[in-house]
Amino acid sequence: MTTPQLAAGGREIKVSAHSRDRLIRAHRLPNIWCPGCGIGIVLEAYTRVLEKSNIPPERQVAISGIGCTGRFAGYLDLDSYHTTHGRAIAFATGMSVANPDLEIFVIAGDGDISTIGGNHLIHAARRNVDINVIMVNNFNYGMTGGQHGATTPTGAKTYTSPYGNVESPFNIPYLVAAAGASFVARWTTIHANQLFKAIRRMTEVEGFTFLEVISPCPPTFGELNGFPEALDTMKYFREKSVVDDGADLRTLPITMHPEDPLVVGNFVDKRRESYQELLRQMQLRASGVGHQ
Ligand SMILES: Cc1ncc(C[n+]2csc(CCOP(=O)(O)OP(=O)(O)O)c2C)c(N)n1
Ligand code: SF4
Repeated sequence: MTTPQLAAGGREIKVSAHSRDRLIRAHRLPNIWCPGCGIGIVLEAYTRVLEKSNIPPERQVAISGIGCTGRFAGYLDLDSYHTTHGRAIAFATGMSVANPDLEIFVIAGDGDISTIGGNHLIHAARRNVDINVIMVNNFNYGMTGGQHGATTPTGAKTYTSPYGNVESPFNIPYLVAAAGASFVARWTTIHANQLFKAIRRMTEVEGFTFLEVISPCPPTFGELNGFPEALDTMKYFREKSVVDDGADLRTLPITMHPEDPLVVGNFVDKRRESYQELLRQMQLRASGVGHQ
């Protein structure tokens, strides 16, 4: 289908096809995301990986929970599931155990993955379930108007912490690595190429892989914390990001203090038997085929 669009200056351009048309449900567009929201950059990186990968379409699965990031799955023209709030990892675990051949990605917000769904996160990492999780961290519950959650930096203002958040946020890479994940990375939405490479690596590593993407949310978090426009947040990412793959994970909490860096990188990339592999070995033992 040819879609008329307006270029700068009002000139009409006609777009008849895009290489990722197969991966996007065009009839669901325009999307619900605010101007400057970072979730679209994650969608771009994820679909670019799928487009360039050799994973057959029938093996590709995307699962989201609830929230702005939770809408991710609905825009993808592949087997995708919009599940209940905080339960996307549990849903993905069941699906992956039932069919280990699937290449499953969970893409959801920090509220969904680390706050209401935090228990599922640590246990999937502990078991090394062979799924890939992309957590879009905008430091708040975006869709429901900006409540604080488990990643909101101490002191940050939200609509439920107007005098500054008194809680300590999770240091998510440290938490997930300590629980046992095979791959752990953190990038921001300004690191387009590194996002692509990290997501591609997640398709290669067996076991539980995890990517935290720090992302702007201008209307509900940025507005209250000195980043009213998405560009302000992107400038913060550019000025404060320090790439350090070998960083001591204990030093990675995000403070957003002007003097503190925002450490990013591919922190963990290791070989460890996945839950599915251990189940397969156990089934062999139970059937008398494998070692006793
Ligand atoms: C069990 C349950 N509790 C609360 C809600 C309300 N709710 C819908 S979206 C949302 C916040 C999602 O925040 P986050 O996961 O950080 O995603 P974002 O919108 O920031 O992308 C909440 C609390 C719900 N849908 N279900
Ligand atoms: S509220 Fe925040 S997370 Fe939700 S669409 Fe808008 S910018 Fe994105």
